[in-house]
Amino acid sequence: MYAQLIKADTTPSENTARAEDFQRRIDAGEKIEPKDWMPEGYRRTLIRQIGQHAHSEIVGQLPEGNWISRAPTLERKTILLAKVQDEAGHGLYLYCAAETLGISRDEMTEMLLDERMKYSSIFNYPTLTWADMGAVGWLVDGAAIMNQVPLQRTSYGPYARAMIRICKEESFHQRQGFDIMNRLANGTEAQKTMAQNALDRFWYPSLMMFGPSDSDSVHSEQNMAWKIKMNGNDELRQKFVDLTVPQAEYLGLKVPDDTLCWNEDKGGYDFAGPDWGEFFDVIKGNGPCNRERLEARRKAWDEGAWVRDGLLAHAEKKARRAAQEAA
Ligand code: FAQ
Repeated sequence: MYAQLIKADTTPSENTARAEDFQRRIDAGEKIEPKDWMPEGYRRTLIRQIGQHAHSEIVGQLPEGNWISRAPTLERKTILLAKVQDEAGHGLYLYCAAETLGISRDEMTEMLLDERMKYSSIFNYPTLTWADMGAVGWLVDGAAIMNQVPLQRTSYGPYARAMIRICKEESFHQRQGFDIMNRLANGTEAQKTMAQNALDRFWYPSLMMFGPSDSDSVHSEQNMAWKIKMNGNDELRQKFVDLTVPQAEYLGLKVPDDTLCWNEDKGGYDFAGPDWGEFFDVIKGNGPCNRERLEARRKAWDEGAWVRDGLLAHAEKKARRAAQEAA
């Protein structure tokens, strides 16, 4: 099974007035806050989604971090550095939001490193050329925004509030990616080819970011009832395609899908879905860079142990002193 089945509460005690009242609050658009009563399934689902999201931001620094030292100009280097730092910040807000649900950042990190928790499939693809920095910003941040703007209205207060700032920064990321693509697409033949190759390699992995098709999505129905997720996977994927195809046309690049065509009746494009066999393989740990990404995170975690130990020792010393002074 590729998904973590999070059992929604169905015990008699939880199927009572409290659960009904909880659902009424959600339906009325109220925010749920950390100290409010919540079904155990809601809490665990949030930890799964916010935790995965946080891990994606952290692991997501690796494919771009790889290019900081090779950016073509000082200006591009500064912009990329700022973007990668933003992703680290997003990871931190999200870990904090998840911590309000009673799990620590250390526990979540351990779950990532021993593969009990996932991160987005997209970060298991390599970034081979400078144009990939354009494609990541334009397509990957573009897909992330499409998914995350609605999450600003998600039912859990700390998650919704974290998403507001994250979305503002993601729009800057998307524009800087488009700007790189625009420059390359209007550059020399070799640069245009590099941009086209990046689009060819990142198009389908970007479509996978929205998750499996609705018929294969394990969590969508319950998550949407709880407003942890605001839209179905296919709906957001369609919106992303409808928004991005004209941008590719503007760049003079070709989306690598011969079946792509405008469907007047539905008011959107018909398009080919990604190879779902490849998607499930990647999320099971067998993508092109899964091992490399986790190794990099394990190394960072191990090499940071002395910092964590030092901070803990310092906090314990301060707490001891405060207790002595109060005595
Ligand atoms: N990758 O039943 P569903 C970013 C898993 S942030 C890996 O449809 P759900 C910023 C899913 O977890 C990108 N696994 O699941 C950035 C579940 O397995 P589980 C991250 C995936 O939760 C840009 C199983 O498949 N964004 O890019 C993926 O209802 C540039 C069944 O799927 C978020 O996390 C996938 N693509 O819907 C950073 C947004 N898709 O957990 C650096 C918040 C599905 O039971 C550079 N998350 N799975 O073991 C969400 O909106 C949802 O969790 C979905 C999945 C839509 C991702």
